[in-house]
Amino acid sequence: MKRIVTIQDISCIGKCSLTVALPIISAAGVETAVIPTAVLSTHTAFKEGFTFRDLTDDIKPISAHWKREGFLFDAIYTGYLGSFEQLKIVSEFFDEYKNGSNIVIVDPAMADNGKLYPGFSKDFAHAMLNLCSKADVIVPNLTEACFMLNEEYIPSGYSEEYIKKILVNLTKAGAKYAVLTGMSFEEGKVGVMSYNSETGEFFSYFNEKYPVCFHGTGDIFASSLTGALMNDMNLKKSLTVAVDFTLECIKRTMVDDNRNWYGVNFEEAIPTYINLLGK
Ligand code: PXL
Repeated sequence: MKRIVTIQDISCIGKCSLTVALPIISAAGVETAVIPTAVLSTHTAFKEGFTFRDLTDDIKPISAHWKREGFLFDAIYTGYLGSFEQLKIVSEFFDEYKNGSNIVIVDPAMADNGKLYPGFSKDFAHAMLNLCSKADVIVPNLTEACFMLNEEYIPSGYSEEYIKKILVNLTKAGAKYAVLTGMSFEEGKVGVMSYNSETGEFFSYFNEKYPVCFHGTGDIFASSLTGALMNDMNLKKSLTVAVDFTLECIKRTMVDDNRNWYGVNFEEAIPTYINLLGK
């Protein structure tokens, strides 16, 4: 069985970060080790009153213990990271644990819809680009990509040339493959566009678009992508699995009149994910 480690916060209620990464990657038949970077009562889109316990000081001792035990990981997948110091420590973790046969996936979860999440700055976005430079695969949305590259953010109606330029510039900073999520060039369709800096090849895949926006879908996408890659699917196939699964989660959410505003129904979509993985 493959083993990955995912490094991100645990938002106790909110269906994002570790509370989606653990179940989804486990459902893919992959051992999922975690380094929780912080514990929050909810994610930060709850307007007020969420608790936040920083666990930065635990990351290095956890890493050192694992080193002594000789643990290895087939993938390292990072999501929401809350501070410059965490970026630095996670970058050192890559140096320690990256080897010739594993892959590093970075989701620079810090912004959406043209805005940084609470507590983040432009400087943080630039530091995140530094972390992305050490990754094999990065999966920003367009907002995150624009903040990292100091590009103008165009919310819709952008050209393929604009997106291609951003993808190329993301890989110029170091990542092997760049994937932009939430790409839409046509009414009613949404998906991804990716760039392989080694072959110069672009790839895109789209499916149905719902005119809604839910928290946590980026984490669901990145987690299901990681699970697919760990099932020996190539990046293109893994991207189609992640797009289709994310759509299924949104569909199941929309048919429920009592849905939560803060996250999608990924739980009941897990059988679909397992099917998409061909299991
Ligand atoms: O879904 C990304 C995410 C993860 N973790 C925390 C968040 C968010 C998005 O707002 O607040 C704590």
